[in-house]
Amino acid sequence: MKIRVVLVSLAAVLALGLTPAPQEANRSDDPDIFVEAAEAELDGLFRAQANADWIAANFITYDSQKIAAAAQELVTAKVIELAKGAARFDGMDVSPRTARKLAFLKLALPVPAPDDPALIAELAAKSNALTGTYGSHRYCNEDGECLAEPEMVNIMATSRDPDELLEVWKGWRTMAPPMREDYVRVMEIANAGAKELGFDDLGSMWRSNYDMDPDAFAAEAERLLGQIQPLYEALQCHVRAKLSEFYGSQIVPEQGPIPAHLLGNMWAQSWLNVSDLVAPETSADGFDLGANLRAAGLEARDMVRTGEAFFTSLGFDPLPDTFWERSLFTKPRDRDVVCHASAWDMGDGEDYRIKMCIEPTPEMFETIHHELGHNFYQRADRDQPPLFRGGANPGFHEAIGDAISLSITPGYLAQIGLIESEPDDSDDIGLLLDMALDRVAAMPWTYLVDQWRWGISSGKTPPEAMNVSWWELREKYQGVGPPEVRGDEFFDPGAKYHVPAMVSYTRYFIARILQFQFYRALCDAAGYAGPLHRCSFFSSKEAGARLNTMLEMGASQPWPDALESLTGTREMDASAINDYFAPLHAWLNEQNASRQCGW
Ligand code: X8Z
Ligand code: ZN
Repeated sequence: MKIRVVLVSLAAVLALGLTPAPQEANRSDDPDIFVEAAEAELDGLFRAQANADWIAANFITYDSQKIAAAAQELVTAKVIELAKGAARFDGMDVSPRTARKLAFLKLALPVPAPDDPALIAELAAKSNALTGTYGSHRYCNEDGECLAEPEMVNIMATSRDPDELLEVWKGWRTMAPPMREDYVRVMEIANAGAKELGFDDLGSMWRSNYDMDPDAFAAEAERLLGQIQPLYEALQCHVRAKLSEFYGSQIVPEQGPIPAHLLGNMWAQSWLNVSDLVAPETSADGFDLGANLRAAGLEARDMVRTGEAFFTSLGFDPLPDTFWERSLFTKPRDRDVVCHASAWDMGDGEDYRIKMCIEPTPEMFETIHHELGHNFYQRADRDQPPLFRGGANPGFHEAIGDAISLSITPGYLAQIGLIESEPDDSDDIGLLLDMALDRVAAMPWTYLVDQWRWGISSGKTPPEAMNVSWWELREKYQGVGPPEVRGDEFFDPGAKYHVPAMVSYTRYFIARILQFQFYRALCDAAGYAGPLHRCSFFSSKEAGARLNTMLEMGASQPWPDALESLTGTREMDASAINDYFAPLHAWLNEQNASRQCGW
């Protein structure tokens, strides 16, 4: 059995045209030579893995998962070998650059395993099976009609029928209980792997990606959440009141958490799709971007071209032809793909792609910018050595495209012909509310997903309490509750992509903070002087140059240096968000004056 697995691994690697790398790295007692050789070896393996993962995400089959698992096994075994080999330099006087690389070597596996081939193989097989289950999920109703992503996501966005919403919400989550056993096992193996690498547990390893002590990072995230809490609570209060008016207090009680299926999103993370139910009567946002996208007849590819044009307007080179040839923009009719959007760096400095099931909606338009932000970052830091490619911290990578999409203002849309003219700025509450429904609503959510996971990895939350813990956190931080009792026979977190895919999530929380800091700095660089939320730095070469300087640094410097180079400050701080939304916050407080807020 074991031999078969090894043969599969070798076959996969040879099929991808990669000759196994020589065992050089571990021979050197010179830390600089060791780390460079390690990078070269890993670079080859990561490229092979990218091709295998691309196939597995674009053609979900038994065999594609086998190939991806084989590639993962090779990478995992090699990183463990190198990380262990690096231990011989502990306590030695090495250059700061090499010390940084040695630290990154230990963090190179998002999901580590102990140094045991059987466990490495089990982890690879089970984690690939989990992503496959997520990507191929279909829910079939009583009439035998089957739905998948993105149709189910679209129903959650557009339906106002609470029964239909509940059915689709529950139907989506039928994917998850069968994942539970594998998920628990994957977490168990990964946790043991993190401990072998010297971390307290997997959560602590993930928190070690931020150039500070993992506990200090947790405290920093909590501080940042505290900064935006008053704004979030005001938003939750207003949305709850308006949904209660619309659906009735039987369905949305005036007090307590908002039922999770009524917020216009499968996970209640962005609330933009309930904008029409909560918008101010006196002030419209002036336009309906979704309607305009459809009316303009923009195909998926055109929407991506529009996103690319923003980046080229800043002075970045256009994406290469291969991006357009190899990316996936729409859901294929005849096969299962992982529809959750992603951006890919295939590792050769040329080949960048996105994979998305694009629909003509404002949310997707924003996600396109998000993904392109990853691609432009990946290309900007391609001259860094392999271990220094990546965001200054994981939040930086997630924040670039989002900072760009804050520039999708009415003025910008008018400029590119997506709306007829720029509405005047005498009453922008509707506009600000839309932005808050999208960006502020998601903040506690982006914070709590890893609170939940950290609880599992630290042992605080036993496997049999995972679902109850999930809903406790959702209620505590989001003021959102389950539409029906969801005990531990369910596994609701499993129906969120990043949980089966084992992608850390605090990165998105940090990105929500950073994107407003980046945006404000880029508006300054562009010489903009009006109200912040009306700023678009489209076509500002000054803004582009500033941005590029930071992107080119990749992860070569501690993130405060990268932040300082763009914004002039070394601190993450929510004051840019609070300033941006100040007029909305005042308006929400007026609306909520006679309401009892909190949950
Ligand atoms: O997963 C994503 C991106 C890919 S990195 C589409 N995002 C998070 C999510 O969808 O849950 C972007 C916003 C938060
Ligand atoms: Zn992303």
